[in-house]
Amino acid sequence: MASFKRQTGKKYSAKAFALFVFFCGITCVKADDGYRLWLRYEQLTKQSLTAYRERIKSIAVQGQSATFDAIRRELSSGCAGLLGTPIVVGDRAGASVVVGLPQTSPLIRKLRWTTDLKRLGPEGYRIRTVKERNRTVVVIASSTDVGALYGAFHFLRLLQTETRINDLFIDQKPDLKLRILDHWDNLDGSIERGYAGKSLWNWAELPKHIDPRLIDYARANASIGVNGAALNNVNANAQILTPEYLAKVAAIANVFRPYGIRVYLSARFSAPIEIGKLSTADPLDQTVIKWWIAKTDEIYKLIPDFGGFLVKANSEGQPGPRTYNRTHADGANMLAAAVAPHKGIVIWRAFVYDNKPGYDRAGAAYENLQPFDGKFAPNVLQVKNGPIDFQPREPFHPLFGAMPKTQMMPEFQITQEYLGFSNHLVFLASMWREFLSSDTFTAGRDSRVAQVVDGTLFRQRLTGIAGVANTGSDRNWTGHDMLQANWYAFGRLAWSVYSSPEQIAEEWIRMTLTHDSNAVGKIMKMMLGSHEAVVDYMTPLGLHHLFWGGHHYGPAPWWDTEKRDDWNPVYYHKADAFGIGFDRTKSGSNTVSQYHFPLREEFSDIDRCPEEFLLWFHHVSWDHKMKSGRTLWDELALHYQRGVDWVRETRADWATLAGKIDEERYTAIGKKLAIQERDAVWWRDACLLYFQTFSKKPLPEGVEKPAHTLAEYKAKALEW
Ligand code: GCV
Repeated sequence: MASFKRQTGKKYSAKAFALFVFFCGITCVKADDGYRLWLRYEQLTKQSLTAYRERIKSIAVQGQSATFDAIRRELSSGCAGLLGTPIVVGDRAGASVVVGLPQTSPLIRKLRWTTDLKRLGPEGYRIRTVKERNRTVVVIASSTDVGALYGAFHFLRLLQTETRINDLFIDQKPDLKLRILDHWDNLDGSIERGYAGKSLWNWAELPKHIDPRLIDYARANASIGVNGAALNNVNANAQILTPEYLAKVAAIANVFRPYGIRVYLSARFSAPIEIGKLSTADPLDQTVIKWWIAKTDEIYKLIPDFGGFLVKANSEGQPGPRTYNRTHADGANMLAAAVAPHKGIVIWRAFVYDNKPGYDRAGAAYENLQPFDGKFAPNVLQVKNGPIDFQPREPFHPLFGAMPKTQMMPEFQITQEYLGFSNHLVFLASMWREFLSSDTFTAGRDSRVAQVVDGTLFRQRLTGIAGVANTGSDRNWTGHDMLQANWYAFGRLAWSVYSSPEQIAEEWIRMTLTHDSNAVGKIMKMMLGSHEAVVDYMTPLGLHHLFWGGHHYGPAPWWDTEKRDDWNPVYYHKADAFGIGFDRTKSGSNTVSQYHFPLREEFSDIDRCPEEFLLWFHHVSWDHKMKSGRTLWDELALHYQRGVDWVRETRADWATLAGKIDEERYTAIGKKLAIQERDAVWWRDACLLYFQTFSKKPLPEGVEKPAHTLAEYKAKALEW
């Protein structure tokens, strides 16, 4: 009889070993390095397993294409893993799950869904439990291969979240057409504002060697409906447009295609000079126009489904049409004309801010772009969620209510440039929900950002959303295991802009961390409270951009050494003996006027302005009475303390989850939470000590005494 030896040398029987393994499977949770993201496909442990095994005996994937092959692979590994038993995946009639299109599946044809499926569009799908000759069949149908793939992932999600599949009645289509991840990846493998290792694109080895990880990246994206990836940094290197790099880009596009992901490239506006040897990049110059047409044709020959160009122009030193005294519309439209014959698009970024003395950066994009409403060819203007730059909290960007004749898509930052890098747990869905739910009042009450974005308000044809990716070569993709949830949430919100952070968080936790309901509840609480907490300990009450220059990790509200005023925190908080905050009302920069009535009036009125934006719009006296009855100074200090308290409570909650989550991720997340606590304390102390030099007031009761002196906080940046 086979036996295994413990260190003691004592012998145990194989039966005992099998029992040991079996009980381990029940009682312990296996180590996990996070690589599989939310597609772990671990065997389910609850009663649902019996029900699923009963229902899912065999699967027929009826269709022949690379996408259908991907569906077969996914359903085969997914169902086998979740159900803990191999499942036959073929294409034979009589299966208990059938996937296909009307033209590839006799059963789906028989169901006469063709019109309904067309109505659901090229990415939509239907999942129904139907009766077929005394059998119950789950049917996953679409009018396209990619729609069927999305349906298959939805079905797997139902299993992963242990949802009943007895009477499925699901019709789905995405709210937005473009759901794109923007990668700020440089050609040397580094990632601007990337905190999870190096770029996933190994340019040196491409196109010959394809890293299998690219397939897993594509799977993960397809599972949440992301259908585009802009591969390179918006601070673009023109080399990406050379034949050498385009061959590499084409190789990536080939991997992504079966998963419904198109590639986009960031185009450097001066590329005609840098790689085309022209003397100008003037968008109205005929040689320049011809150069872009030829370049675009060259790209489409290699990549027939190329998405188009993403452009950062005349911003932070990047070249653009303004360099030639042309407008943003001139530049964008020239490129749009080049891609139009190929059905490509140009995504023009609205992140433009000039450096003029005495101006308000928050109003710059509006000033630069709003006058061109209606003048852009069918491009898409990509606008950051807030008017400054991905701060922990900003009011929505006023452009969302101000360009009804322009197609606009929001740009989110999934990577946490201003939110503690990959060290701080911040579930961004809450912040994005806040943004999408904001009322622009542009066509009266209930003109929410989400309605501008999904085209229901201004009838824009091309709708979309982009997120600056938080992925990298780290084994767990995002540096912090919990921050995978932000990648997941981005995709889920892009698919369905009205979905709730609660639902997204719960799904993600059940798919990724645990099915234990008590643990799910605790982790949800952590995730859903995390955004407010980070705002509390970094930039409460509308403060913004208090970050250490350059890297933007820790606090440096005293920072005043950058050559541009608007790169210095002192420009934003304007603390003085009277008070603190940026006056954006009529008595100040008046950029509040970029919002519509009656929001503009509400923001302008110090007594009606929501307190979370108070210091964004007003310069407020330290003694100002807040809604709580406390002074502004006391309230500010208590917010900082509240943020710290939250991290401490969260660490205590996390400690109770030992054994509920595998040891590897449990420990790794615990370590990150310890860093978060250190940083939250540092933020509180550094900011309060510094602001106290103006307010000259004592810390209120309940706020801890700082651990160090202001001089010490100023001397050295917080390390990450
Ligand atoms: C890619 C901020 C960031 C830059 C980024 C820029 C942008 O300024 O600090 O790293 O550049 O935004 O969005 O273009």
